[in-house]
Amino acid sequence: MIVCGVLGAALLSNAQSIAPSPRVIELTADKDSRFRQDGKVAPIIEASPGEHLILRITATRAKQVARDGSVHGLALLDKDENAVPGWRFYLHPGVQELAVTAPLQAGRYTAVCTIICSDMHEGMGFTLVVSAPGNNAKE
Ligand SMILES: [Cu+2]
Repeated sequence: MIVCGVLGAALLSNAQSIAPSPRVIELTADKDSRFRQDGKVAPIIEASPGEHLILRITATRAKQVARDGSVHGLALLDKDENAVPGWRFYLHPGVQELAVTAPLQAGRYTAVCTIICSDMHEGMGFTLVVSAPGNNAKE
């Protein structure tokens, strides 16, 4: 039993050192079909390759709502417009926390809204820049 306890504690401390608590990024998905961070439209978010993030998104309905009640959506696209796995969400009114992992490959990624939320929908997005700490992404 003592052995189990020691082993459990060792696993726990090990897990904590491998996975620090993820950084929280606050965003709004607004009624005017825009993503904002601190009031800034279409923000640029920087992350390290493979960084764990929590997107805390407050969504407000725009003119149109999807049949399932989603007011906005979110998908991350690479520079060839391919969807990044694990980055596809439907947003509902209110606050939601989305756990995501930054892509391993450095570069610029574009997050887009995936719900036709109004006639302004096409311009709804933000940028994720992935670069190794101390490097500037040149792509
Ligand atoms: Cu939208």
